[in-house]
Amino acid sequence: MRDAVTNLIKTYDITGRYLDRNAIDRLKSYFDTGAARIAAAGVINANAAAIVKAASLKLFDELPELIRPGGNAYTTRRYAACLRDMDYYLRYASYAIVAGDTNVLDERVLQGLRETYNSLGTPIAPTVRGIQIIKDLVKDRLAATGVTDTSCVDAPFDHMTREISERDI
Ligand SMILES: CCC1=C(C)/C(=C/C2=NC(=C\c3[nH]c(/C=C4\NC(=O)[C@H](C)[C@H]4CC)c(C)c3CCC(=O)O)/C(CCC(=O)O)=C2C)NC1=O
Repeated sequence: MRDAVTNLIKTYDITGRYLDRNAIDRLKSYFDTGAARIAAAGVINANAAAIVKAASLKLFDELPELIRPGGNAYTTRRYAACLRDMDYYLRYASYAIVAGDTNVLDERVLQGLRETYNSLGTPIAPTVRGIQIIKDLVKDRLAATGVTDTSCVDAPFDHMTREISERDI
């Protein structure tokens, strides 16, 4: 698991370079966004259950076939598995937001996920939509606390949706 700083240092150490102008700019951006990233983690921690519930209701409202007979989230067990997955996406996104790096998502969330979903018939497009809804809810709640630039929230969610959509089996 890496964060933005350890990742940067690793890159420079491999080639034996001092931290140049580009590295300093990246460090500056990491520390400049620090307060917003910590605020996002706080908002997620305080509202995780409510965010997952609201996101799932919106998803099932948009795509009611998911919870009808034949849908992948139909039956109590699969409905609960779907909400649990949304909770995973939210929790791991909060780690990646604080780390300023998506590496934790690659290592802990995305590895083998697409294959698992394919074998279980869990549909990718609705999963991607669910992750986008979670992202929007987090950004709204963060903005409501007075944070004007909520862009630090985007990268982890966008990374997950990109990887889940595009990675080949
Ligand atoms: C921390 C990293 C991590 C992730 C991400 C993870 C995902 C994950 N989701 C699973 C199942 C599942 N995932 C879903 C999710 C959905 N179905 C839908 O229609 C919706 C689109 C969506 C919710 C948004 C469902 C319904 C299942 C159960 C499918 C089944 O057993 O038939 C499974 C199969 C094993 C199980 O049921 O527990 C895994 C491994 N597990 C992990 O350890």
